[in-house]
Amino acid sequence: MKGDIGVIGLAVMGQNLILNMNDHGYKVVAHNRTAEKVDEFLQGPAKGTNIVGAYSLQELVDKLESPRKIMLMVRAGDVVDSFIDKLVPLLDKGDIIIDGGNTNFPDTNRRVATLKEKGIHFIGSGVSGGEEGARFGPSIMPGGSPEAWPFVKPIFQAISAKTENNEPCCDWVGNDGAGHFVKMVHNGIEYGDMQLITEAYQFMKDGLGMTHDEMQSVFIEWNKTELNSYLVEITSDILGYKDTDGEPLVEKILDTAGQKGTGKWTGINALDMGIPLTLITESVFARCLSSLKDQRVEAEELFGKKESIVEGDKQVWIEALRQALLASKIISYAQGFMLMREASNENGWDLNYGNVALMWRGGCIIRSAFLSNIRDAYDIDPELSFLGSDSYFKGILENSMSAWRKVAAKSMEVGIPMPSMTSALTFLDGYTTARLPANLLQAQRDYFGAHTYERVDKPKGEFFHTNWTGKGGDVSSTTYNS
Ligand code: NBP
Repeated sequence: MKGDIGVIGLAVMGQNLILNMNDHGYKVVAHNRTAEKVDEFLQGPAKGTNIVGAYSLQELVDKLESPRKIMLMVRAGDVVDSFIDKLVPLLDKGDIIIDGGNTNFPDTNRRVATLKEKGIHFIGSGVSGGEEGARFGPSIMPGGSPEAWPFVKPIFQAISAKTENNEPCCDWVGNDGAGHFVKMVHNGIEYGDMQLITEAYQFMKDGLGMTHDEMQSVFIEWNKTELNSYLVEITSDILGYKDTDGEPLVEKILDTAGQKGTGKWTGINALDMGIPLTLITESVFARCLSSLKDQRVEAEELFGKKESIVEGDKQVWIEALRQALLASKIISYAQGFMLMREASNENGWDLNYGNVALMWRGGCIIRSAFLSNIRDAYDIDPELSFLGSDSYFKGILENSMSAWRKVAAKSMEVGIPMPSMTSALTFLDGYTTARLPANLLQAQRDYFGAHTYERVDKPKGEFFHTNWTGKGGDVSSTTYNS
């Protein structure tokens, strides 16, 4: 009997996905560039299963059922192109290549188009959940050639995480690079969620002078509220974890955050599309600032260490912080969904936002109870332009407003950096202000560069130029938005 699917790449993700597929009754053919890893896998974790090995790409292709489905779980970038180039001459029209790595979506757009010319279908799929997700149920976000989806759907939906209602956290996202785009936004949101949690931690630790055991208890309690999520849960574990000397391990970790690029890509795309994705972008910059460790140490000496003590009832502050965190999180997701909406419109992807929320509901790093409410919001209005306008989320934003302002103001007063929580509030203040000072900005642009402006008392699209000094000419610059 031939194999149902082939997987190339026997590192942590590939091996675990294969074992997961095997658990669900699929016969998987496993290949890796370094052939010894095939033997190590077959004699190790895959021993006693139906998994078979292939030591060359030709052997892999020969061992698969038609149309062949070959999934790449290798390092993103050139490695994917190199495998595609080697596979294409061995494949038949209608065969399917799937890239399950963390690929930047323009690469997937390109691969879908070039392989289409050769009659090969291509799926670019985000896979989230790390090692454990891959093994027992990841969130899977596939997009690309729609013709390929019916062949891949049963396998992907079988191995994916399931919601509490047993719905698979995997569905077709859209054409071209839509799946990798949605995975990129997922990762950006992950940056935001993590940064928000760290800001709450710093406020509690430095501002309220709380111990790690106290902070752990707070996160345990928060996890029983609307903040219920994987990241809040692991934060409580981390805060409670003691090093061999009995001290909290977290305080021995260097405060320099790493990043692999997906948060940055999200920010770059937001700038390209003109979407105010402030929270995620601040979270990326917060990681950049953290990496300037030596400069920060010098600067603290130069400016003096801040006494960031927050006075007042600790329990009242903790509840205010919880509300500020929840409200900021709503803004982060609202901005992320604004970005997906713009991308969907620009690329003709027809994204189903409720389905995206469902795919993130289980299996992935940002999984949370909150995503069910997002799904409900898009069920009520599939074209919702701002998540905060949905009655459930609007209610939380309104109820949290006073506490959120108190936390933001206090952080500024005592010098605790909270870039994401404060920028979220500033965003909402801007978004809910009908008249912003951009009129003055337009006047400045017209003053120095004859860039023209529209008037409130004339139809939109009619542009005016004023000779502000009486010295300039009446010729205006061409009006366009970049
Ligand atoms: P890695 O990202 O570490 O990739 C390892 C695989 O790539 C191995 O099979 C390795 O073959 C192959 N490879 C490399 Br590296 N360079 C190669 C080359 N020049 N030619 C051929 N093969 C090459 O594995 P991973 O952590 O399992 O991740 C796989 C994909 O899934 C990546 O795109 C990753 O970003 C994504 N992802 C990872 C996670 C996670 O938690 N790790 C989560 C979600 C998505 P070799 O054995 O011969 O060196």
